[in-house]
Amino acid sequence: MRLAFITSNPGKVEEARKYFEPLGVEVYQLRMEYPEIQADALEDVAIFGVEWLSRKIEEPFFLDDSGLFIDALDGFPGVYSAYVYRTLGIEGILKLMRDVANRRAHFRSVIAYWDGDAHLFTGRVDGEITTSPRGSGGFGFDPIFKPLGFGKTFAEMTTDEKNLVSHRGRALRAFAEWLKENLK
Ligand code: ITT
Ligand code: NA
Repeated sequence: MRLAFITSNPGKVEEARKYFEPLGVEVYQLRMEYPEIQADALEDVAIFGVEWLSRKIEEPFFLDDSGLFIDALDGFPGVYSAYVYRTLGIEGILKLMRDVANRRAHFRSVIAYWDGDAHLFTGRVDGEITTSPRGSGGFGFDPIFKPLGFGKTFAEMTTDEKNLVSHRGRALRAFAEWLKENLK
């Protein structure tokens, strides 16, 4: 089986592949624009996205909507993470966090799979915003996010190390387990 991952982000696809190879499912990147609505919850954005795309795509597919939520900024950038990454960037976030003692933050990931109905799988990881960027792996905010209990940022980890603890890794494991049961 081939399974389309609707995303502009090749880093997400790399993270997803290893969960599906053991199931004999080949995940491939399909770039298709879809409206990302202004909503308070990642779930709403993801569901709107799959339902909109389901009118254009014949085969089973999924997408992932993620966000970084910083405690001291009341959850900002949250659902605005993609826009904030493109505009303020990592340096802009570090500037907002200058002299802020509470560095706590978390990532959330919502995967929406469409097989005629929408199925949601979610994951979360708690951590801290570092005071400077570290590492060259991963993508997005990885150089400034250090998961709790680890000495490394996500950008200093291999894909396998990041997957073990990350928001997306957790959502992908739940999705892959569900798919295994439902492909029988
Ligand atoms: P899509 O085409 O799949 O939407 P995107 O990169 O825009 O790709 P999101 O909207 O889900 O993805 O992500 C919001 C922002 O959060 C975006 O700038 C990402 O780079 C960043 N982000 C998402 N997951 C991340 C992760 O695992 N590590 C670091 N940054 C992440
Ligand atoms: Na996005």
